[in-house]
Amino acid sequence: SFNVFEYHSYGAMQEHLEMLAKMHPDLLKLAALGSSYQGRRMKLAKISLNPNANNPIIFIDAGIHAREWVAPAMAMYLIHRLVSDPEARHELNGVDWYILPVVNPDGYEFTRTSRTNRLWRKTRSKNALLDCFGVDGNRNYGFKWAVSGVSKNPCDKETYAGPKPFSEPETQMVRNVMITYGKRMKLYVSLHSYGQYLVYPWGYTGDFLPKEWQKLDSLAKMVSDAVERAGGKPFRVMSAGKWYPAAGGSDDFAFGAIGVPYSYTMELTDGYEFLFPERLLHTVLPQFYEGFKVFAAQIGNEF
Ligand code: 0X9
Ligand code: ZN
Repeated sequence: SFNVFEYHSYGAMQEHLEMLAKMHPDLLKLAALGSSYQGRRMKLAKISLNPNANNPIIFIDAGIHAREWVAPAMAMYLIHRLVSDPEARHELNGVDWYILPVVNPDGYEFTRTSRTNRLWRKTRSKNALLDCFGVDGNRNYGFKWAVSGVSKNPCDKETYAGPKPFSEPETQMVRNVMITYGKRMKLYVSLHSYGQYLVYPWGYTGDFLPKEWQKLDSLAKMVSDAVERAGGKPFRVMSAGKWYPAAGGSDDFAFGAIGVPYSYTMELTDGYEFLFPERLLHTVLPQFYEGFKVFAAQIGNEF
């Protein structure tokens, strides 16, 4: 059986989602989005008490960066808790949750195959001209694409933006979710690691902030406070671009191109870089969940 406080293969996560959907058919539905570059099927988990109510949507994704294992673990924990904890009815009241736990399954599986691949970040698509692999998914979104903080070199291991915006099937699928449900989408959170940052647009520049920055900032601080009250570390809250400017991120696309009013990148954990120990998942994941309760309360009340 599936222990939510362990790291799992992509296949095991998919199987567990199928099982949860069978156990809670009225609460959880899986929507096929398409296939990754290497052909892994991707499914969006839709959690709703009343799918016909046109509730505001909270969209969470994770694992666009292959090595950031704690992010998919958190997304799976969220799904598990939302469908199987009776108390989670509070978080489901008037809000629908759409969760994509692994945006980059090819990269994720690559980091699991050997110790030397453990720190891979990008997708696994092959460059047409060079013998190099992968695009940084979080530089590949089509808003202010490649204006800052990217590499144009396909062989760059970290921040290659891709040959064009949305060159990757994986970022196309997230874009399609945002376009399809954009009008109802009121909160987008992309889960990453590490550093315990909770950042909001703009990411492409640190020179200025969106005019709505105070709302973004104050909700992030409320989330951070809740995590701290639960015994976790507080988040460093700021605009992504003040931390370091990098264009083509999913947060800027959701906010700037789709118009999602609350958009964040959440960098989970601090102290172990990309190798957050499995034995500590049971402490931190429930702490982060307390932050998501605050997100849900805000979206439920405001929209
Ligand atoms: O650089 C990134 O993509 C994110 N940090 S990570 O260490 N997980 O790679 C931060 C992205 C923040 N958002 C934007 N710059 N748009
Ligand atoms: Zn990341």
